[in-house]
Amino acid sequence: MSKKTYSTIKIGLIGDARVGKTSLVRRFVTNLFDPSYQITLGTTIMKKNVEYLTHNVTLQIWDIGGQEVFKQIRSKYFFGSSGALAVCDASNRTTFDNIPSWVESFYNEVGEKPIIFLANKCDLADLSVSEKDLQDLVSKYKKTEFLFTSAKDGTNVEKSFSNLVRLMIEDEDIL
Ligand code: G3D
Ligand code: MG
Repeated sequence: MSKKTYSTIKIGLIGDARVGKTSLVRRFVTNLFDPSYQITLGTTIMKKNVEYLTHNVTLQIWDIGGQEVFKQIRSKYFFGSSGALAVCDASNRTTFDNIPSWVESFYNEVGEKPIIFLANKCDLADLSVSEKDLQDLVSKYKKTEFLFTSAKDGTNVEKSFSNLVRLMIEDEDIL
């Protein structure tokens, strides 16, 4: 059957600085990992076309850039998002502990939209975030799932975005 519907869906990338948000979206959009990639200064919007069932969907992925610390700019950045990837660094416990604050800011702007929690950098040897930690986090929120990812070796990067697309489409009649 031919693909018939075209939609644009905005996705937010949330989480502390240095957890790997820009690297994840770069890996997803260009399938490259560049360890020398510069810290993003302004918000970057990247697009990628994906297919879901019989539909064509354009993902518009918003990368917050180097302004993660400024809570007051978060609301503008989240506006209009249908879902988010909430990223922590699996080797840095503080970035996991800060996730609820990101979720709160996101929900305040857009309501309880789907979120996939990503414990990134799972290629590293010493991880301080466990599967149980992520299960406990997911059990606190509706419409959430989790994955361990690596922007470096590509683990679960495609799946992060495709699972989020599924959750967003199940959540609202976007198509
Ligand atoms: P941010 O956009 O969340 O701020 P970046 O994070 O994508 O800029 O990544 C921050 C640093 O983490 C970068 O290191 C990047 O290479 C590294 N990184 C991102 N994802 C992974 C991963 O999955 N595994 C590992 N091992 N490192 C990762 P540098 O030192 O290059 O600035
Ligand atoms: Mg970045």
